[in-house]
Amino acid sequence: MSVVGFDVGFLNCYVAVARAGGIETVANEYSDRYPAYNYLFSIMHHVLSLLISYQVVTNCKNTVQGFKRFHGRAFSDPYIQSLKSSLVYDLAQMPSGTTGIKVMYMEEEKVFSIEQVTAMLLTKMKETAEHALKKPVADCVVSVPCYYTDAERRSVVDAAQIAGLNCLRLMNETTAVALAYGIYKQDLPAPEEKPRIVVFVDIGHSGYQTSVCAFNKGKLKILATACDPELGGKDFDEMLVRHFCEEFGKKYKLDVKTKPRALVRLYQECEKLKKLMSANSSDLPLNIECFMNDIDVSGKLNRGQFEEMCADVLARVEAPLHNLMEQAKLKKEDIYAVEIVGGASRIPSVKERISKFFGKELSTTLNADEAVARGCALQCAILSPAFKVREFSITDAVAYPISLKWNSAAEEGLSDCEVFPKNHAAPFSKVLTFYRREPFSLEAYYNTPRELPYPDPTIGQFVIQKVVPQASGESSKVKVKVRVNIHGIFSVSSASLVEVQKTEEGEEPMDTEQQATPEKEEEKEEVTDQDETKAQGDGQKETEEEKKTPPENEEMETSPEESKTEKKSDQPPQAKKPKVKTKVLELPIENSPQWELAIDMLNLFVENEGKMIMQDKLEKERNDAKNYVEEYVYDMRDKLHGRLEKFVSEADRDILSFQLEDTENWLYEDGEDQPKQQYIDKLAELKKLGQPIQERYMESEERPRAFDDMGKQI
Ligand code: ATP
Ligand code: K
Ligand code: MG
Repeated sequence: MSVVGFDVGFLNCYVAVARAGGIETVANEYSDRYPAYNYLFSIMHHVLSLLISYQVVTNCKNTVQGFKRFHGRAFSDPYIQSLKSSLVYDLAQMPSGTTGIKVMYMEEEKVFSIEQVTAMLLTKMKETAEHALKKPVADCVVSVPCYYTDAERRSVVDAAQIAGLNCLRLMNETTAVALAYGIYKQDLPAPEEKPRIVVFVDIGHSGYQTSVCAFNKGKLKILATACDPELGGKDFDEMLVRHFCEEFGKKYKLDVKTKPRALVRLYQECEKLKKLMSANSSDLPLNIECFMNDIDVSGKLNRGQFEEMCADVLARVEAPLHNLMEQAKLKKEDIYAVEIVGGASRIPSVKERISKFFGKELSTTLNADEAVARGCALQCAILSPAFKVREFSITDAVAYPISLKWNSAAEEGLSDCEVFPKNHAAPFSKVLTFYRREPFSLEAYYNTPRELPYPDPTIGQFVIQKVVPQASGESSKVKVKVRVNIHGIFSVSSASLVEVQKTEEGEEPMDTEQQATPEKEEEKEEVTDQDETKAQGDGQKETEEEKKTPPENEEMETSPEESKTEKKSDQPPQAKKPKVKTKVLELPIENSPQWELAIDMLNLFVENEGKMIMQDKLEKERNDAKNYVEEYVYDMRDKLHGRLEKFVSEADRDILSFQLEDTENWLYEDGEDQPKQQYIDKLAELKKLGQPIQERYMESEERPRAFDDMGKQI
């Protein structure tokens, strides 16, 4: 049982694990200087390695970054098409129509689906967690932006599965932050008291998210969220890059946009400059040597100028805050604190705007970089039966209103109904009742397409199969359970048909509900879903979780008022009920969510990921074998003229020296890229001469000591 949280950021990824001492973020194995991944990564041999920025410069075509927004999107999506020209790597269409990424893998051009690419990243993050925990990792919680749609979420869940992870929850980033904020607070209002209202703001590299959250002792409830998925640190970089492209065009006659490599370097330097400007308001230099055509370039900028050129970007900071307060119907005085996280929240003018909007000092009690990962790890700990943590209930909010439409049985044409309004509590299930004689289909969609960061409002098609009329020929009552699950994904989770068998008196069955139907064919009732969290994951887990996890936030209080009013009550008098004997039949459902990864594809990807991990391992072993040869060459050469000198004849030394030099040359030429065995053989060959020398040396070193030891034994 592992307790791990993964923050999969657009630019920076963080891994947090739970250990006896609490939650901690762990450094990736390649760098201890940075507690995070800066994952500008390169898929060469599936080695998403070293994650250090120079790779983008040296191998920019093959360095995939910033793919977080490709999940669940068609290749033809205007957003994807508009990005294509600005990416240093190539995109391609997958057979299913979704987006893939073209890279060289093992010297062959390959297209990986976005799920595979994210899986590769998650595999690396998983290894980091395993390295820290010293045991295999499967159970985890993965973060997603709260503005992610269903298709995007499903795509990330698939990616986790490809990476061999058991994702217990996809957690909205600001909700993770809210949990990290609230769980340790000792002074939250009692459950019956007025909740403490806190606003959370996360500005990362790609997106801007805000949420408003109500805290009481032992629980939090997201009241509303508002976002600008296209506002983040990258937009400030963009302005700086634009500025310097223009300046260098004039000053040095360079057309930077024509050289991807130069452009990538300029982006990196501008990002650095932007960060420096957060701490410094005076003139700051930007220098790049050998920028293009062997020309060194330089420029300078100060914060005032920066803010001026970013005025349009800064002007977008307020809108989501307005939107948030409007949705939550709160006044600024109701806000207890405004907690900000995310790298770009450090930009002074961004902070100023937020602070001015709320008329209060901002709170920065959380670690701005690690809060999301920590929140995810805390959620994982709560969901894990193996870990004891404070009970804390988390109620999230539906980001976009979800409607269903269907062909009406009574009237000609379509009917529709909003099943989950915006900000409805989630996870949550509802039961809808239909009266039908035959199978029917439901289409789920987002009913506010303009709000979507996404062109396609379709969520999916769900066909309720095997619906038959009653023996009497009347329509059957079909109960359909729809839910927004723990990942924030909509689904039709079950359907059942109520078969009226016979009455006690042996009369003809009299289902009065049917009689009431023609015009009111769709009665709707809602139930709270007590076992939402239990129903997650695989079968065996459920019972385990049952013991540990309190029924999560599906308390009656979260059940919306409408449930009562919407119950278009044509209920028969209670007295008639006992007469009718009914049998409930489960009905199969055919699910076709939009852009769903087909199961055989998913299985293939799982298999391929396994192969690539194996390939990686082999590649690593091959590299290690090569390194041993290289190390031996340098080590021996030094020692032959050092401490081994006395233990080798001059003739032998010359032979070995010659061999070492020969090997060194080989390593840089033919030996640069050979199978592992070649390196092993090479090393063995060198050792044939070298080993006896070392043995003689060891013997002479050991002899006096061995003598001592013997002395002691006697
Ligand atoms: P997202 O949340 O959009 O997926 P992310 O989580 O990878 O992205 P963060 O790590 O939160 O993003 O933030 C990275 C951004 O913050 C980058 O644009 C970076 O330049 C910016 N940033 C980091 N530190 C500072 C600073 N001191 N001043 C200004 N900007 C900063
Ligand atoms: K991050
Ligand atoms: Mg982030």
